[in-house]
Amino acid sequence: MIEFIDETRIWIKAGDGGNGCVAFRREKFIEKGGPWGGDGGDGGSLIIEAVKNVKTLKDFYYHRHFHAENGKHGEGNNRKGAGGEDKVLYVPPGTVVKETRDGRDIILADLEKEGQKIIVARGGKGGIGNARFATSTNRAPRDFTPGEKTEEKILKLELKIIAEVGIVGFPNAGKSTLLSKVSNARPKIADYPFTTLIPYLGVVNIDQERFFVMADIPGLIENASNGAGLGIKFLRHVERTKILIHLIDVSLPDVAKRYHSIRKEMENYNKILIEKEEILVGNKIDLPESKKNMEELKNIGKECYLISAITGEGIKELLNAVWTKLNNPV
Ligand SMILES: Nc1nc2c(ncn2[C@@H]2O[C@H](COP(=O)(O)OP(=O)(O)OP(=O)(O)O)[C@@H](O)[C@H]2O)c(=O)[nH]1
Ligand SMILES: [Mg+2]
Repeated sequence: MIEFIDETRIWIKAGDGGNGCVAFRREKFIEKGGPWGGDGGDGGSLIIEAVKNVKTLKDFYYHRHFHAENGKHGEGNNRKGAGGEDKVLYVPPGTVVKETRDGRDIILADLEKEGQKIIVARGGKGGIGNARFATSTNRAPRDFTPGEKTEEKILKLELKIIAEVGIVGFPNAGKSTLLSKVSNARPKIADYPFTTLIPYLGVVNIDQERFFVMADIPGLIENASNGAGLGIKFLRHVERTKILIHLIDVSLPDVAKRYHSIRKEMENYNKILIEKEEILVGNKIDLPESKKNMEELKNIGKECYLISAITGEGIKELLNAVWTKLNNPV
């Protein structure tokens, strides 16, 4: 679980209703034509819907004003104006929609699940044309009503992003390099330990249809569970992930020893972590000294992949494996 809140403010407005029309029938041979102004069409509504293939609120960072279409005015010949089109904004499941009124945020909806939606602003009603004002005593009314006007509203969209995949490992293993290679996240990368001080999240796009959210947390070291290094408090950020990528620098010796030492720290923190699905990944295979340690990684006896976070070698296979695990849990 990572308390990374994606949030943005947007301005929205439903469509105004079209005005009713005032018109009279004027045709040859009909001297005093009756009223025949049509009604205005209703304005379009503004709707927010949660859909699975949207993962963040980034589409609302720059473009922040959204209007549904106005209804068309009524016309002569008793023609009703066309209704305005609804405008639908697509957000990720888990988005909380709030309206800001007098500086206070009021929750309108918590769109937890795929397919849930809310009308945040209803379109204005169309006005009535003079045709409908005719009575037996008033055959030529000039009355009509204007379409209902709608007001702009300010909404706040909030999304608590939960990473599905977490990367754990020693400092310098290349966790941040991997995350920045496969996502839009830009954690700091450097050749000294404890470069990353806070967790980072990135959306990993395998292709148009396949995405997941991955977290990079600060490196762990031996005795982390007793407070060594940055401590182990960041592990709570991967407690709710579905899968852990355990990243190991295979350019260094003692691969198995390092693997087990991280596992021990995780277990001391919370047993749940070592019961999670895990993918073992050896990194830095572009370095010549990695060759001799690869066997040792395989001998650990877990599903494992070899990659270079820098050159990108092996990453495609890794991401596909992660995707398969996420979507076919054992
Ligand atoms: N040769 C090589 N170097 C790599 C590779 N991946 C990462 N590095 C280097 O290893 C160093 C550490 O990388 P980071 O991504 O900062 O490591 P980290 O695991 O995030 O480290 P902490 O944030 O300190 O826990 C940097 O100098 C990277 O350039 C790789 O595949 N090959
Ligand atoms: Mg890092």
